[in-house]
Formats: sequence, structure tokens, C-alpha cells
Amino acid sequence: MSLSEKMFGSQRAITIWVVSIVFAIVFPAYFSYMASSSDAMGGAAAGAKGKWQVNFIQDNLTSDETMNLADGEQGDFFFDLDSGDMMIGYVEITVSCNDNDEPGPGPGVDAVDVQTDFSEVEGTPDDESGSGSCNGDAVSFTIQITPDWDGSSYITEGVSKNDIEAKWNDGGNGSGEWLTSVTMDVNSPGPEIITGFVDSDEDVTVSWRAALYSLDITAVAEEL
Ligand SMILES: [Ca+2]
Ligand SMILES: [Ca+2]
Repeated sequence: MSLSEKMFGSQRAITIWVVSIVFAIVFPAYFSYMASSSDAMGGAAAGAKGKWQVNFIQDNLTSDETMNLADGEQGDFFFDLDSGDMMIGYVEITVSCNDNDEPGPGPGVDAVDVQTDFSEVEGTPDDESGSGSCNGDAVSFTIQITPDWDGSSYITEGVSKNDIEAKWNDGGNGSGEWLTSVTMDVNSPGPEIITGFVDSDEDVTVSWRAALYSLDITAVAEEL
């Protein structure tokens, strides 16, 4: 009996030994490779193109302030916006006033001139200005912070999750101090001695609404 026959008993036993040793070496190597490559795939999944349902979890931050302004007087209205962990879609500013010192609309209706100053807002959005009569909402502005964002859900295909996250991002813009200045223009239909109406002021309300969102992206299973 040869040495190998003593150790392994037979040719068949040798074959089993060799196969076992090969598996003992190859399997751990195989599984460790799979583990590392599935990590890579996990990372790549966000970069992989696919079909996605994109929803927006939405919230509003609102504020309003009312001031009484005399003719020619300017009121400065501030809105401090901190969106926390959420993104800022857009900010709406509405200036409203309702002149009720004379009956009905006409030459005596008060008006406002509105000028913003967004120099203390991250990203420094372009300033807005406008004028309007005090018959309700006199002037309103919508300042888009995340380009094209309107909160609508959609399904998209052929893009990666990373692409979607890159698209819906406010870039850190929009937080800070939003200033809206309103100058009052009080009007009367005629001299008080003739018309009997006294108008020397008007209440103005500035309202803000910041539309906030965070992303909710889910993979859509492809139909077989
Ligand atoms: Ca008036
Ligand atoms: Ca008035």
C-alpha cells in the first residue's frame, strides 16, 4: 500500500479530498466577492437607472402681519424663514388691504406700492415690486426657490435616484430674512368739506407662505 493509499484510501477518496479543498478555498472567496460586490451594487442602486414614483411630503410655513399706515408712510414687514430639514419649493407673498373709509370703488380708493429686499435671503432671489388698489389682494408675488417645483407627484423612467435627488434640491437657498416694504397711498374722492369723508390711513396685511417639501422616492417594479 502506497503512502497516498494509506492517507486517502483510494483514488475516489483522493478526488473527494481535492474537490473538498477546492470548495473550501473557492467558496469563501466567492462569498466574500459577492458580499463586496453587493455593497457596490447597493451604492450603485442609487445611481442605477430605473423607474421611480416620485412623491413630495409637503408642509407650509405661514406668517402674517398687519400695520396701519398713514398717507406716504412706509411699513417694513419681515418674515424669518427656517425650513429645518425640508427643502423650500417657493415662497408666496401677498399684500392685502381693503379701503372702507369711503363707499364703494372709485377715485378715493387707497393704493399701495410694494418693494421687496431679499438681500438677507440665502441665494439672494431677485427682488420684486408692484402696485395695487386696496380692494382686497393688492399685490402678490411667487418666488420660486427650487426650479420647476410645484409639488406634483410623477413617475419617471430611465433616470437614477441620484438624478431625482439632484433635481429636487433647493441648494440651501431661500432661508433667511424676507423683507417686504409697503408704502401707503391714501386717496379721497374729494375735499372733506365737500364729500364729508375723512380718509387718512389704511390697514395693510402682508402674508407669507413658504411651500416646503421632502422627497419620497420609491422604485416601481417593471412589469414582466
Ligand atoms: Ca380712501
Ligand atoms: Ca383708507
